[in-house]
Amino acid sequence: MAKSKFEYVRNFETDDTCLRNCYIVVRLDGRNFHKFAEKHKFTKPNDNRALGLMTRSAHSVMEELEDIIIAYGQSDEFSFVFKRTSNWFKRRASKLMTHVASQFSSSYVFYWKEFFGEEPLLYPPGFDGRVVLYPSNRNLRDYLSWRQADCHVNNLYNTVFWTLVQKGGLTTAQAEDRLKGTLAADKNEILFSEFDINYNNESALHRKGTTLIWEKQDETVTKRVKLPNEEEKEVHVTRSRKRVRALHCDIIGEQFWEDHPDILEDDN
Ligand code: DGT
Ligand code: MG
Ligand code: MG
Ligand code: MG
Ligand code: MG
Repeated sequence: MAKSKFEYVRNFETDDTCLRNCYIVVRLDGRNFHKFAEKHKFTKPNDNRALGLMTRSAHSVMEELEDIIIAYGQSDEFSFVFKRTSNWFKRRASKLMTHVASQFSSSYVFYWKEFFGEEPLLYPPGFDGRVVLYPSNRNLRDYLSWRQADCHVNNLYNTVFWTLVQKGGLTTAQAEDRLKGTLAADKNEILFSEFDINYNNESALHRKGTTLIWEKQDETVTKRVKLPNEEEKEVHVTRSRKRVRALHCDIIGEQFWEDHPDILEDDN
């Protein structure tokens, strides 16, 4: 077919191919979730329904899109890591990012009721997305560590803050005042000495966030087969299936990476 005279406009598209050999990270973050959490009566400091829905949506992203090797989420954000050799959508940043954001957003709405039951979804939530490239395993691990450290710092603060308000009877302004200039050790001490709470025994989901990885599982199914000239018989077929698994563990230290050596490809 002859090209139309309008065809030239295609050349206005800019090239946004992600550099080869780099891990491609897409991070989503809920738009104005401060308000969204208020309007939908999220419990403070953590709402397990909201966290569960975030994880369910991330799970859908991993299963529906190609080449995601690990995902990490906390609060209203989730990061997805594409394998460094991925050639999905020719590594075009805009394609990857928009597919992640739209699959995640539609899943968030689609699965809302599974987590919030009769609590109605009052308006359509949105998520922003960004793409960041990491050239080495060290850089990628530091990125994930940064997000998990952020989870820890915020959760420790929020836990003490809301304990002071909910159990200590302080106003939010008084609690804020009380925590001004305190270090992590001070916050742990307030929880322990005043409220008998050992922060380390608090929910791992809240302290560590959620890491999604692929796990190989052998699945054995029984099939009835009928070969020509033979009796019908039952056979057991074992096949290896990949499943998304959610963990709430430390991903900063060495242990996690030693336990899961297949997630990262070699640096050379
Ligand atoms: P943004 O991202 O610039 O559009 O604005 P926000 O408001 O989404 O700010 P962000 O992403 O820095 O902070 C996340 C907000 O979401 C924060 O205000 C607390 C809220 N949020 C997230 N998870 C929970 C939860 O489990 N419970 C409650 N009560 N609030 C939550
Ligand atoms: Mg923000
Ligand atoms: Mg946000
Ligand atoms: Mg956020
Ligand atoms: Mg199309």
